Amino acid sequence: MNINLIGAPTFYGADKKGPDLAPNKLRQLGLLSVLNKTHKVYDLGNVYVPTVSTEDKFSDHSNVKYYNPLMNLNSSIAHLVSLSLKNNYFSLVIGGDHSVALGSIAGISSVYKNFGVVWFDAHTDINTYKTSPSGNFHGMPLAYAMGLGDNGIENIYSHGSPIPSKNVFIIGARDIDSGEREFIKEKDLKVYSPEYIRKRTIKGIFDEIMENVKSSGIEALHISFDLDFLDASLVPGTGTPVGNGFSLEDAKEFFSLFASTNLVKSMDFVEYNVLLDKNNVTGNLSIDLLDHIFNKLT
Ligand code: B3U
Ligand code: MN
Ligand code: MN
Repeated sequence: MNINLIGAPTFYGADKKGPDLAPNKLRQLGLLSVLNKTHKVYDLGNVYVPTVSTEDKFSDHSNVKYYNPLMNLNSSIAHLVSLSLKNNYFSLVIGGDHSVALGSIAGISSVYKNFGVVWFDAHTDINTYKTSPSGNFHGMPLAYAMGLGDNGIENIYSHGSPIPSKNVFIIGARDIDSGEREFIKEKDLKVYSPEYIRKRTIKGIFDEIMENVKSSGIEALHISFDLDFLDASLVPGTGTPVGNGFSLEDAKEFFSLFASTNLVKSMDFVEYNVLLDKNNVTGNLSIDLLDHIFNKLT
């Protein structure tokens, strides 16, 4: 297949430098040759992110750091993702922190009327500006994508609409804030904890999700992969590592299963913090994982 590679070099959503360096670092570590093994890759470069000084981080919104630059970046991402999918190109967005997933989802929503999001993460990223304990956008993108919080997805991409909460599947979450827990209950969000996954097995979870996908008539899937889905011991180069996570083999098993559906049209790969990494452990692991999934995708 044809792949559009879109670099989204920002750390603003994490408020911690390092993820902004990830797209170029992954290119250096061989990302393009890995993708080119079985596909044709068009590297669209990195989306422009303006420099904003740390003193100005709350200048656009009293509760969300770097609000305007992140919304603008997400608009650009949405535009590129939308164009990619319209041309039947796979869209691969390399973050950056997880805030950039809002742009992907907004972009997809302008092309597919009924799509699902499979969110691999130690966190649920469904805080709003009201519930966020940190003011960090990377804890909020999924809430914005569902039209929660102020200025939802409508402001990001005029042709899209928020994703219904029933089309969202969160896999591996184990560090959830109290406001997020309330929201999960209220919306009956599908959140698969490590305990539940271990009890039901990875294939069992996949089958459960696919039953939902089929009964809802979902026509496309977006995978949003946060590196902290993996166990903290495996990923020194991520900003908010959490224990009781998953192995590389677990992630590969999930990817193989989702790839086999032929529904996956786009992906985010986020939260690789180059400055925190040790001896490129996380960088090389990222390449290994991406190699695996893109080998399985056809
Ligand atoms: N839930 C916390 C922490 C967090 C979310 N996502 C990451 N960290 N990477 C928050 O700040 O919203
Ligand atoms: Mn995340
Ligand atoms: Mn996370």
